[in-house]
Amino acid sequence: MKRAINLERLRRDLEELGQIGFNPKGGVSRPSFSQADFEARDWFKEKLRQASLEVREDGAGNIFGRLKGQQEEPIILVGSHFDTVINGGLFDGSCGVLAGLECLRSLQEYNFNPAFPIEVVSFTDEEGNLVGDFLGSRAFTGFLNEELLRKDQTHFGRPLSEILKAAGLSLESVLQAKNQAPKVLAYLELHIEQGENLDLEEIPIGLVTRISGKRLYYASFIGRSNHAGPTPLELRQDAFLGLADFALRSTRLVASEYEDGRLTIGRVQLHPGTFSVVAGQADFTLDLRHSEKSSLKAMEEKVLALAEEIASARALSFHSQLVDSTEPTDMSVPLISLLEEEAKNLNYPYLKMISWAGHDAQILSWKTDAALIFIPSINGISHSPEEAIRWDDLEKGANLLFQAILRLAKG
Ligand code: HGY
Ligand code: MN
Ligand code: MN
Repeated sequence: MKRAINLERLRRDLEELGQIGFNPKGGVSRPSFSQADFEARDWFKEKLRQASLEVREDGAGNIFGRLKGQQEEPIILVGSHFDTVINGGLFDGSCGVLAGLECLRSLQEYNFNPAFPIEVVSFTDEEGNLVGDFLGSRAFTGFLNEELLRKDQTHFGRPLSEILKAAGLSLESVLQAKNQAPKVLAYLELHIEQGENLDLEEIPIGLVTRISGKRLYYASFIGRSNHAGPTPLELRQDAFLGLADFALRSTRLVASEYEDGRLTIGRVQLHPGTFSVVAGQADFTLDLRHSEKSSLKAMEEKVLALAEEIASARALSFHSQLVDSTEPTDMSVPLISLLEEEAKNLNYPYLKMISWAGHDAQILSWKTDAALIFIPSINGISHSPEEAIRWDDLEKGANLLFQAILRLAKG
């Protein structure tokens, strides 16, 4: 009999976690080191203790639950993140952490004695609400941008050092986290697709072959504030018009020249930001993605050049600061083959595919064999209160994760 996970228990966990940071107006807001995140962290550590797992937290606030093995290391690591975007959904990240926990509980119920320790992890700030994406998994693997961290700025303005101190951490402890990391034999992550391919094809499992790369920028057009009444249109140095012009032309550029390229302006702030003043400054976030390294680089150069061209045509200046640069990354071929075999054994249809969202598996793959299992997102919606899954898809994804862990942990 193929061993399986306990879906009802996993579903209860997801629904319980989904109440932490839940906003009655819609969605879940659990940015790392927020009050909701602290509550979720305590909840998760208690769940790990109830599952008789050894609990530890590293200098970046990554939380681990260990099922002991016949030797100390290397370990098999499974997990994801339970921090969320603001007004996000219940399943982004949390499916992977809690399916990992469910697998470890089920392994114990089957009296499985692994050759290698197996750890479930929840990584800090996968979503980039602090400083660039993947703070926790970058800290664990040692791929942090120290210069950026030392700027002590975060996405919502509060100094990073103050946020870390409130969490009992520090920049030094984050930088040291890599020294606490055991050797990892393999990393497995279960995640919702956050796109519509699996849902449209009615296929329950995605095996990710490559995760797209990204460039995240803070950028600004700077002109001159002036009075909205006496200043004629033709004499204005209107930073907002520079941004509006850029937003439309850069999107047209990517759509026409870079098939599959992505460009998103997710946040805009005008200064001084009131009725009677022409905007002297337009700050915005710029998120660029592509699955091909050369295309991503070319697209980035062209988009930034367009911004400079628009700035000079409108007597503005353009400034940008790179916050996150992640290259397109291939997942482990041997792990994908193992997952294919186990999916066939379980008679689960699967689709090999690219991930357009970034994931901790991308960062772990720079250090060890890493694989990413997708389950369908209903209507492809994510980073939204409407994020939804089918429970039997989650059961299939978690059973596949369970079988893969069994295979790897046998030694
Ligand atoms: O932005 C991403 O792709 C991920 O959700 N942080
Ligand atoms: Mn995620
Ligand atoms: Mn996300």
